[in-house]
Amino acid sequence: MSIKSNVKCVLVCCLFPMATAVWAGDDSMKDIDANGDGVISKQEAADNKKLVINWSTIDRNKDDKIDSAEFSAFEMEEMSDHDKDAD
Ligand SMILES: [Ca+2]
Ligand SMILES: [Ca+2]
Repeated sequence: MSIKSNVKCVLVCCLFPMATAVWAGDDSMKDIDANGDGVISKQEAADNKKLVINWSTIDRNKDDKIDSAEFSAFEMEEMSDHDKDAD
């Protein structure tokens, strides 16, 4: 039994929902994916400034679509950016 790892778990468990809540203030993939085919096309992203600006970064395989893996990778980067700004 390690107290350290318990503390780490508590921190992760508390902080992750908070970070998710920060992103939830923006559009979720479900909201952006207007035709519900599971990927975001450039047309669907057009209304979302953040996606337009970061498109080339988010679309890692350059197929001009953002799939859920690419979207959540971007979410994670957003979260760590928020973290950096916070302290
Ligand atoms: Ca779509
Ligand atoms: Ca892609």
